[in-house]
Amino acid sequence: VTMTQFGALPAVQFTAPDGAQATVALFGAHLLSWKTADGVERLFVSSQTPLDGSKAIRGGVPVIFPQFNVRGPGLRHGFARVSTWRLADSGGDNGSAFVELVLDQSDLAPEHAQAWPHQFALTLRFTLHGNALEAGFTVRNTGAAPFPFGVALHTYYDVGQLNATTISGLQHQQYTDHELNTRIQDYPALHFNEKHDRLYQSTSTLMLNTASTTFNLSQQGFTEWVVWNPGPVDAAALVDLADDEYQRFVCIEPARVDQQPLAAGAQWTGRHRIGI
Ligand code: TA6
Repeated sequence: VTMTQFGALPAVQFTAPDGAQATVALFGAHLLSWKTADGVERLFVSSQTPLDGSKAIRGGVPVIFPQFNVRGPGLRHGFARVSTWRLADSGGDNGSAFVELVLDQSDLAPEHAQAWPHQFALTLRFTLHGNALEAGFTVRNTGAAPFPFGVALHTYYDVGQLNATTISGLQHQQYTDHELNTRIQDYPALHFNEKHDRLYQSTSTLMLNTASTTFNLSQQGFTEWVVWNPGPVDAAALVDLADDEYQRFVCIEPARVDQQPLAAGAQWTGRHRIGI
């Protein structure tokens, strides 16, 4: 690994033997870039996002913990994406390369530690392996009492052209939309001709089809998929996104939204794999 900067943020960059490369900011353990061996960038990062630690980054893979959105009593989407993690390990073999970042109670800003007074340890490992990126996220309860948590890997894919993008693998799955309607998806492929903000009660394998690429997405340990694109109206209201940039990304997120408690001494692991 090499230390680098992304904007004003210290970041680690690592490269697999085949040339695939990824960059992770210590701020948020935020994956900011994933290039496959052909040199193509697979993640979207907004042209308008601050990259100085003043605010969560719009793009890449924000780590959502210990709550999803406003589904909990604390900070929207949690403190993990606005905390500074530590590089704990890195390595690889003749086919892969990885970095591992960690965050625990002692790393938190005082206001976050006060608002969420639990003893915990997070480990996030990103592995490049051929044309795949794997993320393994572990939460440990290192305290003496249970704590509730939610988690998501809020992945922003660079899809090039939203109107040429579909997601398959969600037919017959139940979802809740942004108006809190619960429905079953009765068509095979999700198209993006309007805003979508959906929580699917599904962990099935998905295919994200763009004009140029098919991404295969799978998850383990999490309990849902979240699919989000703001559409033009919500995008215009986001100061950290250019008005037309909603046409370049979709978010698909393995998630565990419910604040299910984790027992003292216990650990939970979620895995996400994106293959091309
Ligand atoms: O994952 C979807 C979502 O929870 C949406 O409701 C949407 O607002 C998005 O995340 C972005 O949230 P953020 O706090 O990053 O603006």
